[in-house]
Amino acid sequence: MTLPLWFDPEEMLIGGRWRRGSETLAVENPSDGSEMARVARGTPFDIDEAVAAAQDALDGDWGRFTAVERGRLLMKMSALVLSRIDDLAVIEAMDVGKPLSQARADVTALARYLEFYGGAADKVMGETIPYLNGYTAYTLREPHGVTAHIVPWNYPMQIIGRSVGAALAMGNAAVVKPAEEASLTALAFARIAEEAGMPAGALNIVPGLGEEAGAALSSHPGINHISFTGSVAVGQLIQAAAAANVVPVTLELGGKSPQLVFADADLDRALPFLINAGIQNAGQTCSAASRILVERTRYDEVLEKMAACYRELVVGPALADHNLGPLISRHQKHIVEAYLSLASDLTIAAQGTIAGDAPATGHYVAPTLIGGGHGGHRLAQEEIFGPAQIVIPFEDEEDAVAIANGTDYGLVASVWSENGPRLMRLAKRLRAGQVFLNNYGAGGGVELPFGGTGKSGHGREKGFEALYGFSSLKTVAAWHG
Ligand code: TXE
Repeated sequence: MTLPLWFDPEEMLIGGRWRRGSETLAVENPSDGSEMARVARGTPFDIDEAVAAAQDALDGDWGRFTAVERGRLLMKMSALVLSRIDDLAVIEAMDVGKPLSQARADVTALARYLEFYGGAADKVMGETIPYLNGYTAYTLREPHGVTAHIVPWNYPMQIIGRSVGAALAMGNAAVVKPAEEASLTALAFARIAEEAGMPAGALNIVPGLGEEAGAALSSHPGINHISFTGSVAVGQLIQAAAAANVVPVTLELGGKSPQLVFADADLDRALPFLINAGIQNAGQTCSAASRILVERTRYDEVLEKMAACYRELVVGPALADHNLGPLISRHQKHIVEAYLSLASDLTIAAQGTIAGDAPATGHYVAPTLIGGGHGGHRLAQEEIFGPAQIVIPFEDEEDAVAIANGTDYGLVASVWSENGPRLMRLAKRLRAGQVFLNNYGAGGGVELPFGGTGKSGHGREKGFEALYGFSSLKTVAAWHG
């Protein structure tokens, strides 16, 4: 199938004008390794222009938009996204290699982000502050100004929705650098923004390489905030760049998220959550539940039940909509295979199968369930970012907390138990930005603030927290006698 593009993918949007760059990058289809399209290779010069255009927008039309006007515009974009769901889902599925039904869910999520932030744009308020006699004091929430968004390849539409949507709702002007592996829906998003009436320069998209366009954007003196989702190593570079310009930064850097299964858990309810949270998007998810910790008395039972499900899993081309698609690239496949080779001292409890229709040139890895693990093993410490989960026994609550909290990360955790006080205790004791009790992910709603602790990063996206994060608080104190 050819990409259902209704725009020229080689163009980038800068200051309301679509234009080509001097060079292009290949867009690979991870399902078969073929080149499907080319996108612009944005340069530091393009980034300069995009940052200047964003500042012009703030000083011009976009800066004069009222909160309600910004909200309406985002709502209009939300409707346009849904009207294009078929095309957007196919583009994202082909570009990222994710099963078509997952890509459709991502389109719906993008529309929901825009709807939520659109609806909230005119409901973010400051406060009046009781103060000295003769004064009236209050706070204003103002946009930072030009916001930089460096986006990864695993959920391009969702991550653009969650970060750019919030930034625009608060009146910032955005410069977006999508990942070189998957830029197409970022360009589609910009077309939709334009169709909805986004003023020139309020949203700029410059595809390109991380170390080139990405580095130029994150170190640009004209930006006022950076939002980054990606690896810890690049997150550290981004934070250093932000420090040089003294601008706030939001980092979302992945994790090693555990699900804790106690002996009194409702296993029938837990089982699909234990597995889906590990294999969704072929495990290339920052909040993937890559560690399953099970109380020893039910360890064998949980491992066998999970193994039975794993044996049914099928990996294949994105558009064939199997349980899993390929990994994003040959490089990512090599990383995951190298990790799996570390399992030689553990037990491969089960593997899924690669479908007969999966071309040998695609980047397929069979989902792998690993048993016999312990909390200190590298497979239990490092982010694999592939379809693999490690199942680890624990003795009691103390042991479970020690293993769960015993990594550098702290993004998500969940607890499965019928013991209410234990659930409450663990919600406090687990080191994570989100804790789920008797579920995992709670449907991923935009209403729920999301972000990490430790090496998972800092700052919160989603919910009103995202809107606060994309604004700067100003205090006004008026003396009137
Ligand atoms: O990430 P990078 P990669 C993790 C996951 C994965 C690993 C490597 O463990 O295996 O990271 O993936 C841009 N200055 N996650 O190499 O390089 C880049 O162009 C500025 C977790 O793809 O961090 C892309 O737009 N920008 C994760 C973005 O950073 C730079 C999602 C992410 O790429 C840059 C993806 C630079 N010097 C990977 N170098 C999550 N948290 O969900 C690269 N970039």
